[in-house]
Amino acid sequence: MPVPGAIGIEEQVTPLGKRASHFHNFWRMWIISLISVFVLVLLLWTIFRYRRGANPTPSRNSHNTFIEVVWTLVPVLVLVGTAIPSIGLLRAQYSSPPADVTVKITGHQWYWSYEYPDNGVTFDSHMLKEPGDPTLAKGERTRTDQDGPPLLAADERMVIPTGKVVKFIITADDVIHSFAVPAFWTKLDANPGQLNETWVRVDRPGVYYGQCSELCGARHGFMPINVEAVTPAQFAQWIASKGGTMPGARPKPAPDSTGSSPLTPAAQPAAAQPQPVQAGSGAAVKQPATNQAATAQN
Ligand SMILES: [Cu+2]
Repeated sequence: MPVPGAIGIEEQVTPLGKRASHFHNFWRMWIISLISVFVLVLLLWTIFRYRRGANPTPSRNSHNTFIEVVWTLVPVLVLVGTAIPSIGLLRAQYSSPPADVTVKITGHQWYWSYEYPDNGVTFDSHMLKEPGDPTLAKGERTRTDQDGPPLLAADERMVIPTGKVVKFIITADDVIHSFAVPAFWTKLDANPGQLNETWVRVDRPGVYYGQCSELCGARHGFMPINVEAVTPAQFAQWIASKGGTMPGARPKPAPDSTGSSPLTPAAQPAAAQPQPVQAGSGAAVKQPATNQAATAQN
């Protein structure tokens, strides 16, 4: 969660985030500042030194080969010098190492759903409303400080293991959303009918907050993202508590897994379907078909 009153980039908890924020704070900022100061000094010098009063007969120079070569070459070198580390960073963000855990993230108007295709877990995640909110449904749980700050707390968190490569496969089922968690250096559009992919390795346990970052409709501001990073052992426990299995363990003989979110009766059948049977069965069944495409990329 961003610290109130803080400026600059949020503290990063992934190796890529650390690399990117270091690149920004200690390279880009220096280059930008030096260029700005240099241009300002040059302007001021020109204004004062070559003003009409001090310079009644203007110079008739129109070419200076040396200066022209310098002012072409130096910017090119600056651009190349920033492009090389930028391209390396971009490549690292979008080419996932072999994933330990895969999460398929789907944006909806206006909530997120998370699916662990290798673990057989699916659930939805809605923002928690404040006590006294006039739109509260009967018996709906309201936010407590345990859940997180107002407008950022969700009823279900995406849980991931620390120190493991977690691949995010990001899509949407209605309009364009954007999955963004600033502490991970992650912001990726969720487009209907398209799978976008990135990955994280979170080294520090904790709860990390984000929000939809693409204007997606009336309640765009009310679809927070909560990611809880826990130890791998706790992650396995959580998967079991959701009725899922860890890869390697034999999958349960279908539909007795009922541990998932109480909010998502519609999502249950998809979670309980035996995954491998779907392989060639075409696009008629929308959700599992995309899953297969998603997991095939592993
Ligand atoms: Cu959205």
